[in-house]
Amino acid sequence: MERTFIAVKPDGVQRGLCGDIIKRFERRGFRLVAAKLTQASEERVKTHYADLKAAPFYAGLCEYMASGPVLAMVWEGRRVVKLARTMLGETDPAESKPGSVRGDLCVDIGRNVIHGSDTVENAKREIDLWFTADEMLDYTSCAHACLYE
Ligand code: DAT
Ligand code: MG
Repeated sequence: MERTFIAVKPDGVQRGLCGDIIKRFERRGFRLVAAKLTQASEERVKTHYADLKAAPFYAGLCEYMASGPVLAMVWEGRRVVKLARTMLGETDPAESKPGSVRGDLCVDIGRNVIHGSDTVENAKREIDLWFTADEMLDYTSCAHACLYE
């Protein structure tokens, strides 16, 4: 089983989109491992987006991500990193297909409502950055046997 880090960004929280986004992951069949509403420090956000340090939008992105509450979550499932990225859509909402989170719920690349880890390695790094071990719950989902062969 894989785990991925998903966060509803400050714009998504303010717009009341948390429920819609959680619902998509639940319906797809992923297991919720951890969730918290939290306002990140700029230091944490800078570490989170460290690979974009050279980008012209890095400072604004970090300032924005630390500007209000985000809903941080860990979701688990088979190939969840890749499947979740597909559910998110493209980075630019204008390139995102209807049916995806970004294709359905937003218009501006700088306000694209959701973050999702892009690789299994980055998922591990991001989960460690945002959550402590005791915030992650281990339980057997009743749906497991219906979801997996
Ligand atoms: P993603 O969030 O799809 O993984 P990314 O890691 O390349 O995309 O970039 C992180 C975030 O930075 C992205 O969700 C929105 C913002 N961003 C990316 N490219 C941008 C751009 N050209 N202008 C403004 N913001 C941008
Ligand atoms: Mg990314």
